[in-house]
Amino acid sequence: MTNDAYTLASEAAAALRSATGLDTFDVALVMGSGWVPAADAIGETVSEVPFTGLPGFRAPAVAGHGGKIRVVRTPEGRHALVFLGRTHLYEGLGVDAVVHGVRTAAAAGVRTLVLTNAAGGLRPETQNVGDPVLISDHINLTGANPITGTTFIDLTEVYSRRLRALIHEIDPSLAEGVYVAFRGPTYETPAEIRMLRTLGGDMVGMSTVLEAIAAREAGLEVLGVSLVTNPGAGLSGEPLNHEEVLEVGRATAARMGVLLSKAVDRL
Ligand code: 8IG
Repeated sequence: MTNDAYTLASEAAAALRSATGLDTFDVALVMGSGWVPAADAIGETVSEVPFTGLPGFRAPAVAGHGGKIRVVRTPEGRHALVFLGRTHLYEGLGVDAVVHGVRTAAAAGVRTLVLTNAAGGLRPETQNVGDPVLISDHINLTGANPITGTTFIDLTEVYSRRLRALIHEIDPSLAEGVYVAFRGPTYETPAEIRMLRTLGGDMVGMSTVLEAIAAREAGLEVLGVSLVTNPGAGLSGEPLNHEEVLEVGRATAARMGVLLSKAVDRL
């Protein structure tokens, strides 16, 4: 931590309040690649603020990762901050940049955070491409941590059991799994995928874990959902590419949209 990172998040929250005319927000959702097409289902857009207009935000580097905060009014009248795009550690901007959106949401009054991502599946025996999986826990292999110093944060229940139970009421068929994060931007080698299976991982990606840690530091309740868009390297015989991620996102947008829209008013 640097104190500056938290100050910058307060400044971004103030800018967000003045850009939207709203004083506080109830929930934030970070839309990973593959999830942006589902964002339209969450509710009515009341305003959109480009990242470039807010202190500490950068336009994301990757096609399909958006680049703005959309303020959405849910059917029950809650206000959601929908992050269309996120910063990844592999962009080289540092860990504070990766969690800036989460800290800004917390400073803007948000108490509940929904983290979505696209991920490689480590269990093709039981997972299908296009399946959403609730994140039950994570393994942080990024080598990074958003917290510096002697703040010892409990991570016994990063991904809220209460929120997972609510989602299971909406869709009892959803599997749960352990999400493993690497820094990227390379995908894994087949040997690394075999290692992750042995370690107890179920999905692998390049996001989410640092944001979840920053959220727990800020006292937010966290829900995480992965969209499995490819089997991990070496599990299918096919090479991996980013275009298939976006394609699976487009193909599953309706299902993910229904899930998020039902979830957002119950969290
Ligand atoms: I989508 O197979 C997506 N993101 N590290 N490995 C890693 N990240 C991913 C993968 C994957 N698929």
